[in-house]
Amino acid sequence: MGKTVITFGTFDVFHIGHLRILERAAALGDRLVVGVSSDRLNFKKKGRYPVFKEADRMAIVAGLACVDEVFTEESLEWKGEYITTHKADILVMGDDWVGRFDEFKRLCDVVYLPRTDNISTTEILASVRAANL
Ligand code: C2G
Repeated sequence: MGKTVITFGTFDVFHIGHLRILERAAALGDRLVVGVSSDRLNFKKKGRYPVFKEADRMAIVAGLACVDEVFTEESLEWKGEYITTHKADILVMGDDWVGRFDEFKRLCDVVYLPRTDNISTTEILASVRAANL
């Protein structure tokens, strides 16, 4: 049977770092499922709402050639359930989360991939603000 890879993220103001991690995640298996954080979860995590709305962030991720399925990640506490429900064999996260998801090694392989250097939603927003566009 083919291997299912699962990953999670906000993917706000979608950029090349997001695309690269999804492509590398997809290359580890046969099917890529992506949990996109809800607007509410993002507010809880970061104290602000994303720039792009949940439905748009999901549509962007769902439209990528490397992505087979998307769902809304409603809570950080439900990762185990999401892994089980989607029958994931591999959990992929960026290395900004290294060690944080090791408890799921009882359910599937856990792989942390290096982030793409020099790009983040926060930096994009800061440079747009600084340029006063
Ligand atoms: N990422 C990357 N390179 C960057 C920026 C982000 O590889 N330059 C990766 C992150 O490591 C993450 C994914 O892209 O794996 C999504 O990033 P975010 O949208 O910032 O995700 P985050 O808000 O950290 O949400 O349950 C976990 C959370 O939902 C993760």
